[in-house]
Parts: sequence; C-alpha cells; structure tokens
Amino acid sequence: LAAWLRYAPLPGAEHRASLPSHIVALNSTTSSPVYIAGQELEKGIEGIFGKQCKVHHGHYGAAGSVVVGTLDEYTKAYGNLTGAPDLTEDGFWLSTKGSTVQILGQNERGALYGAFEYLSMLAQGNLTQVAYASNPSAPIRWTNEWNNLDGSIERGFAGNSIFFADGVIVSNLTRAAEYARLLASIRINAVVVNNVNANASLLTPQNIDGLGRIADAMRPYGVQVGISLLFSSPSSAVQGQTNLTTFDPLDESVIAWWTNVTEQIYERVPDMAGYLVKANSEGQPGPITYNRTLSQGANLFAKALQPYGGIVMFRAFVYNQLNESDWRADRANAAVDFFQPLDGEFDANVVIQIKYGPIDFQVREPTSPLFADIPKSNTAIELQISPEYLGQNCHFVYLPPLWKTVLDFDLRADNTTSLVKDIISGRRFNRSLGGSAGVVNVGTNDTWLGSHLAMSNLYAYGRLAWNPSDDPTMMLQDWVRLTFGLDSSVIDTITQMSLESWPAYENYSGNLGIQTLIDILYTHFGPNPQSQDGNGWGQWTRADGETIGMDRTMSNGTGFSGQYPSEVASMFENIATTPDNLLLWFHHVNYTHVLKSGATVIQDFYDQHFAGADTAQTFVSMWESLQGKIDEERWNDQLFRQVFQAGHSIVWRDAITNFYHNLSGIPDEANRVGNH
Ligand code: GCW
Repeated sequence: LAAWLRYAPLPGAEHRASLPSHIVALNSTTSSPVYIAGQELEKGIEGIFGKQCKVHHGHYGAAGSVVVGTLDEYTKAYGNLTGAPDLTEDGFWLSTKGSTVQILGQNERGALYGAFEYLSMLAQGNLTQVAYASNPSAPIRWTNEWNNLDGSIERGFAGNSIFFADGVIVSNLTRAAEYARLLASIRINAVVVNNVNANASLLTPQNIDGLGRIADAMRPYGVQVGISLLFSSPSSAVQGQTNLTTFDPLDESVIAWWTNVTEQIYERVPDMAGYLVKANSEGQPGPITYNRTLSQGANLFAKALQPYGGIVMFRAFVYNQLNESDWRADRANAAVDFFQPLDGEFDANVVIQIKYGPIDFQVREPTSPLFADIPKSNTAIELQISPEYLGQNCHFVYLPPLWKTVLDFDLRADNTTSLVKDIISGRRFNRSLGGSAGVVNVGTNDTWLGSHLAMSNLYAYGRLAWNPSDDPTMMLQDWVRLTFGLDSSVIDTITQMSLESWPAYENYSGNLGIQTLIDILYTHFGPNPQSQDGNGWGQWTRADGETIGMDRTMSNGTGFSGQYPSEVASMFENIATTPDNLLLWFHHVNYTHVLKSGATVIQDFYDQHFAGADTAQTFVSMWESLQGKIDEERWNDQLFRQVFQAGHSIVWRDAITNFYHNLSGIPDEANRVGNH
C-alpha cells in the first residue's frame, strides 16, 4: 500500500547529526496540505532515521528546523526571504542550506510537493545541500480512473474500485485518501474518478454528496476531483433530477439542466476540477446525435463550468467504424478530420485530450498529428498507465521510453521546433491551459496496479507530467531506491529489466509499426493477429500472401501522412525516410521488402519475435538473482509474474511467427518457424 512512500530505515544513522530537530508547519488547520506536510515530515524523518521531531504550528524559532508552508505564510512569520524564488502555480522552493530547511510553496499544494521532494531525498540517503525552485511544466496533471459505479473497472487489472460499489460511492474512503497521498507525492493535482463511458446516475443527489466525500478525503493532499459525464444525462431519467426528452446541446432546457446540475455539484464540491467528456465515440451519445458540432457540445459544459473555474477535458478519441474494402479508409485520420475544422471554436476552458497516437495505446504509434493541427485550442496528452494492450500487468513493460518518443517528438509546425511536450504545456502555441491525463485504473489490490513493478509507471507518469524532460532512467532509479532500497544490484537489475521491457514486448507482440497483434475484439490480451482485419475497427494490417502494412501515404494510400506538418509529412510519405519501427504503419510492402537494417520484413518478424521472447526468459533469472535482497513477499509476487511472462512471450512468438509463415509461405532462414 505504501508503494514508494515507505520511509524505510536508512542504514548508517551517523547522518542524523545534520537533521533538523523540529518541524514548523505554518498552518494549523488539520485538513490543509501544509498541515499534512508537517505530519508527513514527522513520519518520514522518524521512519528513515528513527528520529522524533515535534511539529509546531504558526511562528516558531526557525533555526534547526524544517519550515514548511506557503511563501506568503513564511513571509508573514519570518519576514522576506532573501533571494525569493520565482514560483508559478503549484511550484515550490526547497533549500537545505543554512540552519533552516525551507520548503515553501506558491500555494499549499506546492508546499506539500516540496515536503515530499525533501523526504524523497532523505529516503534515498541524499543529504546534499540544495537550494532550488521547481515549477510545473503544465497546470493539468490529472489521472483518469475508468471506474464504473457498480465497482468494476474498465481495463483495470487490480481488483475493484476504491471509489464505487453497487451504484454509489463507498462509505469507507480510506483508500481514496491513501491514493491522494501517493498522487500528491508525484504532483498530480486532480483525479477523474469515474469511467469515460459514464453513467448518468452519477448525478443523483446521493452520488453528488458521495463525490463531495471523495473530494473531502483527497483535498488535504491537494488533489481535486473531476468527473466524466454521459452526454445524454438530461434525458436519462436521473433520480432526483428533471427528466427531459432531449439532450440537444443547443436546447435551452438542456443548457438549464447542466447549469443546474453543475451548480449542485459546486455547492457540495466547491473546488471540483472539471468534466471529462467522451462524446460520439464508440457508441457514446454526443452533439453529433443532433447534428451539432463537437465544439458546441464541449462549450455547453464549458459555459456551465466557467463561473466556478472548472475545465472541460474533451476527448479527441472520436472515430467511426469503417469498411476495409475501401483502400483509403483510415481510422487514424479520424481525430484530425473531426477536430481540425473546429480549431478556434472551443471556449477558453476547454482542453482537447488527445491519446498519444492516432489509434489506441498501441505498443508503438507515431505521434498523433492532432497536437500540431489545432494551435488555437488547448491540448493535453492522454497516456495509459494501465497497460491495456501491453500485457495487463501480467507482462512487465516500463512505459516512459514509449511516452518519450511522443513527448519529445518534433512535429515541425510552421517549420519550427514544435515538441509535443511544449505544445501540451501551452508554450509552443501560447495557450494558457494544457497538460497530461493518465489512465491509471488503480484498484483495491494492495499493490494498487496488480504488480509491484508496474508502479514505476505511475511514479514516472507524475514526474513527466511535472517535467516532461526528466530522464526515464533517473526517474526509475529514484523509484527503485524508494521502493526497494539502496542495494546497487537491485537498482542495476531492475533498471536493466525495465529498459529492456518495452523493446522486448514490442518485439514479440508486433514490430515494424504493425501495432500490437493482440486480440482486439474481446480481451486485448494475448496474440490474435487475424483479429486485426476483416472488421470495422480499423486496426488493420492488410496482410495477405505477399504483402503487409497500411498504405497511409498521400500518393497512394489513406493520406494520413498528410495530416502532419510538411516536414514530418514528407518524412513519413517516403519509404526511404520512414524509420523501420514505423514502416508498416505507413507503407504497404512485400514481405521480401528489405529494411534499413538489411533484413527482409518477414525475416525481421521472425528474428524479432524470437529475440523478444528470449529477452523475456532472461527476466526470470534476473529477478531470481534478487532473492534475499528484497522482501520475500514482493519477490515472490513478481517472480510469479515474470515466469508467466516468460511462458506467454513464447506463446506470442509462436502464434505470430506461425501465422505469417503460413500466410506468406516464406521459410525462416534460421529454420525455427513451422513444421520441420
Ligand atoms: O481502447 C478503448 C478501450 C475501451 C476504452 C476506450 C476509450 C473506456 O478498449 O475500453 O473505453 O478505448 O479510451 O474510450
């Protein structure tokens, strides 16, 4: 449950001398993040060093103490800070130089973030003298939890909801508060608690009160609550609300309905973060149902939220089923087709929430071109911590290297440097809002995500939302030290496994940009290459006896490459400049096509699937080598998963290599595939 906030004893108590002897938390209201910061410091210093520090509130002698509070509170208590730092919203100043440790937030939440930063240093045995300000890259640092009101979780792999059961909010919200604590330590500032495939009964008076209880439980940690809405709620017979016969976003009664419900919510949750909306997507109702535009739908909520400072996260994941017999049909085109014409029409408090790739959380996708194509709109990136297509935490995949391929991608809008991370921060197109949404789907399982190692993904998600330039290896190693201690063989082994994990999974599940060749129709788990084609979902491979891949060129294909700004468009348009790892995403080629690596497509398929499965075998012995170096319980739990993954990677390898061997009839040069 404690995840990376264990405050495990640090060997070598000789460090103690340099530790503060008391804590001053400049706020005595027990529900304030500054108060919580004081408690957290007390607990942490005691856990790590066995030293008891008393917490004082209000003005108290600063010498020899840790002072935590807002910059304003500090100034009031102790006078101006020399060299006062430049802090933006949620930012903090941390100084361990001099006789006082200063942890000062731009706001209360920032002060708590600073306390967690200091404790993270201490827990890692880092007692160096530092003094710096840290500010977030972007204001929106949210998680999405696809929790249904009955307590189940869509694409969750760690048990039931910590928020809902039997249609209502659970009475015991201890886990919600514990989750908020974890999230505060990685500087996440809001959680959307229910599934994007939303249920209107979230809006009954009883459930609005329940949301209030969740918000009360999370508020001391600086975490706000947001909710997903069902677009057709006004006509869904919500108990306790008026029942209309329409949900047309331009209808006066519908506008009044949402205004009223929004008012009820803010009465109970004055700091509600906002609404997340999945409209006209995968069977969900939306404005298009009434021939209205997606922007008219988004602005309906924007106007209701505006007086309260709330935000609408409007999802770009809108697409229709398509007919594969049409060579030019392409689901990847959908988001830009829908949203680009609407750029400039969204209200200022609307943020377009864009999945990192144009299809759906695949093992590798090109960056969504939509980030570059709506410069007059606020944008946020949607990442998936819950590894729906990536092994569902029965396989181990450390995701930040994948995310970085998108965050660091240069879309070259107007032939100018246009990194995705600078677009979502608002800097590139001068937007005031933007950021990240991570689909986490924690559950009641003690590990939160269903596997201990998977928690590195949540930890790193928060770090990247704050600073997308953080290095995946450094973040990971901080996490390992906090989670498993300072033993260098533990750090080295988990680092190696983590960094090899995404390439391995890509190699055995679908390389060369073909997508995760998973069962896309039902489970999203395990190999099923034939399920990609012959249906309307548009995750096609177009594989036949001789050829494979989607032709997404402008010259002869779906035209998707043309959705990128010109420099990137011409890179992907041209087979010679398309990287091998996205070849089959953009081009339809013969199995005998020769890659930049020198191998043919089919031979590379064979080779990489064997290589990926081979790597997965080594994870077992690597993990076994840690026996005795971490506690038995977590060691056993993860070993079970690594053994499963090793076996299942062979299932993947054989299913896919045999499938393409049968289809193409081309033998494996190394003679590993087929009957022999
Ligand atoms: O990939 C699909 C998932 C759905 C999910 C949808 C979405 C919540 O399989 O389970 O629905 O994406 O992101 O809306």
